[in-house]
Amino acid sequence: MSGEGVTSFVLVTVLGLILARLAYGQHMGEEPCSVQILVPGLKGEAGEKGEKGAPGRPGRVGPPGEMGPSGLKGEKGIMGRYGKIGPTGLKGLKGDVGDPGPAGSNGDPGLPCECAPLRKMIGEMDNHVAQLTNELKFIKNALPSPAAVAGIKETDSKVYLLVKEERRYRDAELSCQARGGHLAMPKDAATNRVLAGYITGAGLSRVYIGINDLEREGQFVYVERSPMSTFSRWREGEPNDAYEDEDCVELLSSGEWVDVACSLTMYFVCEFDKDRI
Ligand SMILES: [Ca+2]
Ligand SMILES: [Ca+2]
Repeated sequence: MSGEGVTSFVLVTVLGLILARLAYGQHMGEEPCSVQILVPGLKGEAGEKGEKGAPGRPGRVGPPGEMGPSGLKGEKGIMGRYGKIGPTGLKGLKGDVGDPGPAGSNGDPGLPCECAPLRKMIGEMDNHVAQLTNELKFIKNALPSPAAVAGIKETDSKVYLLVKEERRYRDAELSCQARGGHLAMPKDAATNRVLAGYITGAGLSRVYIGINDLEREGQFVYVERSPMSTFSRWREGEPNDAYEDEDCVELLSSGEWVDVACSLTMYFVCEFDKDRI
C-alpha cells in the first residue's frame, strides 16, 4: 500500500469512530434526533474557604503501650507516727521460784529475864491442857445421855460410871464397851468400897459388875477374860449357882457380891482406864 493509501485509511477510520461516537451520544439526549456535543468549560476561580466543620467521632481505643524504661527508685520516706496502744494481753504463767535471798543480819540481844520459872509454868499449863482435852474427850464419848447417869467416881487409875439403864448382863457389857470401857471389876477392897459408896449414894441397892462364870461353872473370871485376883467379897452362902442358872455377878450397896441369872435386867457400872482416856 502506498503512503497516500495509509493516510486515507487512517482518516476513514477516525471518521468512522467519530460517527460511531455521535450515534451513541444521540441515545443520551432528550431529543433522540438532536445532536449535542458536550464539551467541558474552562476551570473557574477558587471559592472562598468554608467554615470549620464539626469535630469527628472519637476513634477506637488504641492497644496498651509498651512499658517504658524503669526509673530510679525513690528515697526512703520519714517514719510515721506511732499507732494507738492496743488492748491489754492475757496474764502470763507464773514464773519459777527465785533463788533464796542472803541471810539477814543478826538481831539485837534480847532483854535478860527469869525464863526458867516461866518455862516451867508453861510446861505445867501444857500438861493441864492435855489432861483437860483427854477428860473432855472421855466425857463426850462416855456421856451420850447425861440424864442416864449419876456422875462419875474415880480412883488413882480408874474412872467409874454408873449407867441408869436397865440391861441384861451381856447388853450392859456391850454398852460399856461402846463407851470405851468394861463393866466395873473391883480387884481390891478399896475399889470395892468406892463402888459400894457410889451405888449407895445413887439410892440403888444392886448393879451389875464385870465378873462371871459363863465359860466354866464355878470358875469366876473378869469380864475382860483375865483371871480373878485373890480379892473377892462374896455374900455368905454365895456364889450358889441357884437353879444352876446363876453365872453373872451383882454388887450390893453393902459391898457384897451375889451370883445371879444373867437374864436379869438392872443398872450397871462401867470402868475406864485413865491411861486410855
Ligand atoms: Ca454359875
Ligand atoms: Ca446366887
